[in-house]
Amino acid sequence: ALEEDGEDKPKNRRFACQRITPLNHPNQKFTEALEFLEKAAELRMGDNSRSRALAFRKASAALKALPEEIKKPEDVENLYDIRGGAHCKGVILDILENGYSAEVEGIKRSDWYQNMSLFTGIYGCGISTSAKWCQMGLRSLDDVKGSYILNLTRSQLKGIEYYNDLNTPVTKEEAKWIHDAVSQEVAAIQPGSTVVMTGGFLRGKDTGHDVDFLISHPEEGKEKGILGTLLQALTKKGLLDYTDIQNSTVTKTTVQTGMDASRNTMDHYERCFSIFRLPKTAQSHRSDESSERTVAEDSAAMDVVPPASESSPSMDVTPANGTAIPGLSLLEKTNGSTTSPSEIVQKTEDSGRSWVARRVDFVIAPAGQYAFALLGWTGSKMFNRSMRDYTNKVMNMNLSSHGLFDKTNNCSLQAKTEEEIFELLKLDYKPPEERNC
Ligand code: 8DG
Ligand code: MN
Ligand code: MN
Repeated sequence: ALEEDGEDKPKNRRFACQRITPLNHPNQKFTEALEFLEKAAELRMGDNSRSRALAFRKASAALKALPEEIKKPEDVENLYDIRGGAHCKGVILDILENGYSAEVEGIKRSDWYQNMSLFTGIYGCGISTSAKWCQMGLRSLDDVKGSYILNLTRSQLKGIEYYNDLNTPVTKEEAKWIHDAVSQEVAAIQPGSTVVMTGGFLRGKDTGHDVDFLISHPEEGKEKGILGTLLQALTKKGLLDYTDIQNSTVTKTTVQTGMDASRNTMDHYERCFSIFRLPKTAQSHRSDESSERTVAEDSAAMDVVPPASESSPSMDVTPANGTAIPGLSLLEKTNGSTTSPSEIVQKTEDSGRSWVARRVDFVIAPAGQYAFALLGWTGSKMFNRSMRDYTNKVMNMNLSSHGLFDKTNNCSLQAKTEEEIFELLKLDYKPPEERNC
């Protein structure tokens, strides 16, 4: 009977990728609580914390596809990914009765959570490093900076230096400016290339934790070499502060078998995780200005750093101020109840820099794998996870950001567009705005 329910009601299909999941939905307070608990479960690092986290996430995804606000426990009783979860149902019930989840509020107030979220908010600092620092008795960014035994990585040093900037959500306007700057360079390097802003912004979000760019060229092979030259060009213009380049690890097997497709979100493309220097003149609060400034004008307005001094860390006069902002790394998900973005921007404005730091990801895909790369880098992560799960369980195929492999017929399937991939998988096409699970 439940399977039939699924057929009739697109909102209660078994896999999230079969449901329409818009960005805005009427059950925000429930999904925020569930995703907070997802994050908290991950931070806890217990034996089955990964699967507990996933259960919260799946429950949240189920609610995001509901067009109506939940009014009573029975409203979620039959939903896939909730009906078996006593814990999730308890959280929903609590919110229905009291307007908030006591469990969530309790965790938010705990020292453990505040410390962990402070440290995981440092770019380059993962959950296990954060836990180690907590265990060592470190409690603030100043504690971390003052410790001589930590051997901070290059990315962690940047993460501390630009703590406030990197925990300030990137706005759509900022992302557009960066997109223009990147497109301009890429067009000069390899005419005919495509630069698509993927990730959350492509799904219609107004802010993001970073900006994601997928770069390709319709002629297979012409995408080669673009990334290195692009990074050099941006650095020369003073627009890049940090790059972490990962060379392509694509092999014939990864493409053809869709290996490590299901679990791992990491793919094998040539990519770069970077920190971009966004000129303050390019930020949105200049919107009252009548004159549209160009990328070139904005970067000229900054003191463009000559490449030679690039490696000198002393150029940023103001280090991160070390103010502990508990919960900041979860700013978006918790709806900014702790610190408002404007407060944080206020703090960075005293930095004496003419730019703010923003996280930017670049990924390069060859034409033959482009549709799969686009699908993968558009997300959401939950959408990808569910689509790969569906592909495996229902179609007996493997889907990855590189390709689609049919295990029954032992062959890989080609696709030029996302629409073709959905068709091969016998799924109704969902535009990016409907993949916000
Ligand atoms: P946000 O930045 O606005 O917070 O959200 P997002 O844009 O959805 O998240 P993201 O962390 O920037 O990831 C964007 C998509 O890229 C996401 O669906 C997962 C996908 N992705 C891959 N491969 C890889 C990878 O190797 N690393 C990362 N970080 N993301 C990857 O397909
Ligand atoms: Mn993103
Ligand atoms: Mn990203």
